Amino acid sequence: TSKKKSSYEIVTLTTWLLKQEQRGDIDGEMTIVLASISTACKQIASLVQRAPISDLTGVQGAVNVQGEDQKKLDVVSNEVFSSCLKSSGRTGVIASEEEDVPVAVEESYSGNYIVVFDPLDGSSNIDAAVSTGSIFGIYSPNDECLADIGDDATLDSVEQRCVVSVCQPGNNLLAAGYCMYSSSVIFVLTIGTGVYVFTLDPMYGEFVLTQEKVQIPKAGKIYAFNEGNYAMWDDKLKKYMDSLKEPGDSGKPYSARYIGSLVGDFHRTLLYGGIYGYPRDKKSKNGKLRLLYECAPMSFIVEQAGGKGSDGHQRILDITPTEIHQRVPLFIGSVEEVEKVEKFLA
Ligand code: AHM
Ligand code: MG
Repeated sequence: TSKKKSSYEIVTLTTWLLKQEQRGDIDGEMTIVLASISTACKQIASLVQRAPISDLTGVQGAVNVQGEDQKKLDVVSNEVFSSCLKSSGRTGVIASEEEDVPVAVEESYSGNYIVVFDPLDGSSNIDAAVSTGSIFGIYSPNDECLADIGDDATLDSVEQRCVVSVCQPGNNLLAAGYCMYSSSVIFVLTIGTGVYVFTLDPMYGEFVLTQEKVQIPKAGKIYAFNEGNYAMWDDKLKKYMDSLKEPGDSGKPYSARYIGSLVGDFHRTLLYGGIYGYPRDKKSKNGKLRLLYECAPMSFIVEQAGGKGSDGHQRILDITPTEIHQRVPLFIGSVEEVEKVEKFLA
């Protein structure tokens, strides 16, 4: 019997999550955490869209622990993300790029999942209405740092234990994803069973499944590096970059595309193939991007799509952070493109 598919038949993120739960790929707690992250992303999407109207452009006047100017929207997005996670009641510890230390969610309504996130990545683009995104990763329940949120625990020891429980290699990630605020609002998710893409339907405010089991092309002739830093790169990397500009057999060199928003640059790379890189340079010995909030979640996603994430020498997911705001060089994208840069750097 051939069943005609109704044009009203859509899969929303909610129904998709419930199906994964039914299949046993995630538990009910994880479903709730992911649903609350998607709610945070919808809220941030609307804040970002209305920013110039509601006076949310510009800087907050504060500098975060990493010495960067915080934009108003950085601060607001961080609050939205943390609040949604806390009220889910299923997160024990949250660590944000915008906070100095990981936060243990109050015992009264904490669950266990550890969630790391960058609430608004690429916010230097925000005042010009250029794409930005939120990135997140979820680790296993771990009660270590919650154990003592009692009367006699000193704040310091709780903090230290939280740092320890958050500092896990990307290999331990159970789920990771990002939401891109662009011409469409796109929510990309992996729970370790492939990469799924949802698009926010502004007509009824739901994320709708638009691509499943995404596979990144094995190779691709687009590179995304901030070449303004070229003079500060080491010679091996300069040679690699020069090689991309040789027309080669095809008669066409690589194309340059650089938004300066990891989420946007990554999403294009995922769909079209190619490579995104943020190398170390003379001034930034470990590059710019954070292992925990940016490099590890993106590497989990890219591997789930058949691609590769590397620091130039080793797999990003194998690196165990020693500090929560640790930075690492990142080369991510199509397998062949990442292997090519690794060869040049060897
Ligand atoms: P942020 O987390 O402070 O927004 O910084 C991360 C962003 C990435 O989105 C982007 O890829 C990179 O910084 C761009 O840096 P640069 O301006 O040095 O090229
Ligand atoms: Mg960031």
